Amino acid sequence: MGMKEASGQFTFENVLTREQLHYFDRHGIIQFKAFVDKGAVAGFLREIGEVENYFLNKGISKVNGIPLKFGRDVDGSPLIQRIAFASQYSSVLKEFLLDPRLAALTALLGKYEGRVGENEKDGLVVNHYVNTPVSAFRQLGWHTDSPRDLFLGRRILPMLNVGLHLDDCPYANGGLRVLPGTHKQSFFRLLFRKKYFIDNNPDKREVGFDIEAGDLTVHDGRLWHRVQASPLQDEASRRRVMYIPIITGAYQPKTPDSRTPFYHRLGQLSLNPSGARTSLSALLARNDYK
Ligand SMILES: O=C(O)CCC(=O)C(=O)O
Ligand SMILES: [Fe+2]
Repeated sequence: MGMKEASGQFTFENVLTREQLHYFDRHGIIQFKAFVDKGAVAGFLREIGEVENYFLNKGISKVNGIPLKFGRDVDGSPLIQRIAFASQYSSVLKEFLLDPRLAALTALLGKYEGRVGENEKDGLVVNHYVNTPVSAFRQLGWHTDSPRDLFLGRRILPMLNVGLHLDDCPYANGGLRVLPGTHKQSFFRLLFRKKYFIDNNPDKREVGFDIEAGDLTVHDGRLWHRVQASPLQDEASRRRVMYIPIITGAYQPKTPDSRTPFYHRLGQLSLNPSGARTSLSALLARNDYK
């Protein structure tokens, strides 16, 4: 891997190669170019738009206990910046989750048996970042995706977060930044390497990616990562990514009766007027991690 931009760009051909498995094991992240074509990207964006309209029109604010994150678009219209369980509202998205190539990615879990978590955790998540004068969702501080398991009373198991990128995002436009190799850190470092979600500072060892719409990234849930804000504004800053969890362990589906996890409820209470939070409450309150 280079200093800044990750050098490892691969093509997925139905089955993972030894080189790809090795690369992922070593770095905890891998990028596949053009996992889907531009037509598929356009189709997914259309579906997401419809799911979003459905929620907005129905005044739905939570799915299976997970709050939607609302914002405003460039033109001032309402926007949902984080949708959970999106595939439960779209047959096109649901079908994508059945793509055998996604199932093939479970090989990245090594000895663990993995499955696509359509109805578990937060299901298929859609993140939508855009810089506008009023946008509250333009970046994401350093975190791993693992501690949530602890708050749910479970042991941390390996998991994969599979990101299908729906906008072009060259390295210079911000986007995903990771600390390669940190998926193999100690439990202590997993919890305390950085201040969860508070710390937005670049790290000299971080790497980012040249992403084109249709690319796929897969990261180990234990890897430290963040989202760098785009230096651009408005339309040019738009970044949409769908995340599919590939998980192990006991099947724990969520339903409309599922309680909102307590860190989400804390999130609704603990935002003080300046928007600043203490590090522990930020970790607990984080409105949108998997
Ligand atoms: O938007 C991304 O690429 C990363 C999002 C993320 O890390 C998260 O939602 O936990
Ligand atoms: Fe994350």
